[in-house]
Amino acid sequence: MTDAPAVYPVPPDFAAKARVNREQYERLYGESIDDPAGFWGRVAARLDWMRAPTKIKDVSYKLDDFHIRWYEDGELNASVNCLDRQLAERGDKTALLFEPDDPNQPARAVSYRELHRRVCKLANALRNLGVRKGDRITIYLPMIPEAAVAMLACARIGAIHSVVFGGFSPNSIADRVSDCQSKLIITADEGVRGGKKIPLKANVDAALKLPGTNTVETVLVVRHTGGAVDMQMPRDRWYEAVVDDQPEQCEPERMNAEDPLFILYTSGSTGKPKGVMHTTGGYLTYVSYTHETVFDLREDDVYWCTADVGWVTGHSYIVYGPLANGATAVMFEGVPNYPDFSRFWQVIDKHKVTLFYTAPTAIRALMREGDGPVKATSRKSLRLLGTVGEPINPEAWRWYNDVVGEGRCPIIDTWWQTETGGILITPLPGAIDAKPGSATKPFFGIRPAIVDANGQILDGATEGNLVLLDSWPGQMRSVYGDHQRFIDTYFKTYPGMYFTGDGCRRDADGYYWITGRVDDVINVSGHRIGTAEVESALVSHPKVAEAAVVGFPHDIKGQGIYAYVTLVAGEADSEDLRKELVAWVRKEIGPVATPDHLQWAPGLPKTRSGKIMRRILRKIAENAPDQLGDTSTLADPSVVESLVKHRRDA
Ligand code: 6R9
Repeated sequence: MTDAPAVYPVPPDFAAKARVNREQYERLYGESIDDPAGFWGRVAARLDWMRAPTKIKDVSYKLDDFHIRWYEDGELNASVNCLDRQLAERGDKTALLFEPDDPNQPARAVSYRELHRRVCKLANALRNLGVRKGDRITIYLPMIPEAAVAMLACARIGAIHSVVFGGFSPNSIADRVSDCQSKLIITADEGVRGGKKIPLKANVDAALKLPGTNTVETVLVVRHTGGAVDMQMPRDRWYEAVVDDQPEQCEPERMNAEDPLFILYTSGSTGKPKGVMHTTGGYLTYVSYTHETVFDLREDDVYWCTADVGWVTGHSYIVYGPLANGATAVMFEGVPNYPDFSRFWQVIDKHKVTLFYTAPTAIRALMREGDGPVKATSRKSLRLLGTVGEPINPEAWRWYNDVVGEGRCPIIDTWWQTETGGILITPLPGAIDAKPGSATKPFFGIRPAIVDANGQILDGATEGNLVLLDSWPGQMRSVYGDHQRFIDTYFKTYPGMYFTGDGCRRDADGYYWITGRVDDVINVSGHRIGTAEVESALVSHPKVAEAAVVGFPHDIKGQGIYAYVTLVAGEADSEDLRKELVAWVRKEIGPVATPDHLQWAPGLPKTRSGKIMRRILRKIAENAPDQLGDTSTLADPSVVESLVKHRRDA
């Protein structure tokens, strides 16, 4: 126990000016639950509609009559909302403030007018290349303004973008391209992070040699580092060359509110990553409203979210939310520790950042370096801090609050998922007192509940699995190409409810504390990795017979990846082979999935019916062999003893 406070009240001067204060939160939350259609109908008026919606909400989670529709007769275009409508008042305002990896290179401000022009030009170029409404476009770019330009250009012509994180391997690109049958890829020669080059174009070349990718007709290549790349004509085209002489105006496509805006692949507990599909009207309404309300956005804010556009946080809270609100958003190409551990705080000073949003893993890594690198900077401009991606431990929360924010800035711990589109549980900074480690209370319209293993709703202070009882406009609508998988994954475990996959505790004050995934998803530095994906990468190696992968607690990353590997009979284990297998997984999926530990397992603990008992493997990985629990169903108990004996030290 420490004597640090358990509750951090809303700073009174913040509350006095906040968009939403305590009393307004209670009132608006009540209204949003009592009359969702009335509430969300009013919220939708914040967007520019080509045809205003009259049918607001039509949702049923019932398995025999399943549908989710928001604003179904409305029409709009997302790029018009992010760009055109800002021009009158905010044409010269900075939309994106690009801060390069190398601090000695100049930052670049892109105004709303310039962004509009660039988006229109690319949108025209895409149309010229034959891209039509509903076509899928893969975007594999570094954190440069062209990433936002590419997303918005797709939105302008009704093409569905699928952004693939720059850290993913050729195999992962190929899987995603083939799943959605992309017609075109937008990439760059290379990315650069922490001074290291990432061969983006070469990765695309390798991906397009793999089966299932021959739908791709064109690859547009942004010249970013100037590094040498192979251009394979006529497939590959320089971005500049196709965009340069395009007109600066582009007629936007009229989109139905329920038309898809994008697909974003995310890991689940089984099989290959699923293409989470978001729609236009509900998604944009939700991200713009949450971005304004949760971050207490004001006209002169400089907002910085450190996520990559390859993840949902980048989609919702770098691109769509902030731009729909006419905000100034920093786009940072680099990493927190390059050239040194002061980088984040230096960027904050340089651009006078007021709202800062990052991940617990980054906070923990920076906290480990002590207060010095933080205190070397001013951070006077900051007025709010946010976190996202994984549970934040109270020590890291307090360091963020006390050292980074000097106790001046409220912290918003925002819980949400790729599937939810936007933030669902979070303190509103002027309304809800913080408790370190708790995402606190539901946003407007959100009805969280905690259920036991049988789906029984538990009341009061309790712990169990987190479900959502009703829909909100930003909810995903389908798994691309596999609607049944959407229903099976999220609505079958507890019929009539959306199951989040997260465990959760609620305290006596009604605060929610997310305890982490309860399914076979590992959250590594805020990135979701399915155990099944890593296992299938391992068993695709010719020397591997079987593999089981679990998460284990990791000081910096939150969770690490622990792999148990059984070799094919006759193969000998060795340090070289261990390294080879770790490198193999990196190559198959990407560096985010690199196993931290790989233990040889002559056998895996299985039930008599042959099911791997992961619960036991997790306990061994956690180094808690005294908590193995019931092992009576094991087919061969000696397997466990041997694994415990040869555990790899963390
Ligand atoms: C936005 C994003 C979703 C999973 C989610 C949960 C974890 C996210 C959290 C959090 C505790 C928070 N998670 N935010 N856990 N507190 N504030 O991260 O989306 O990549 O899909 O991950 O991340 O486990 O289920 P995504």
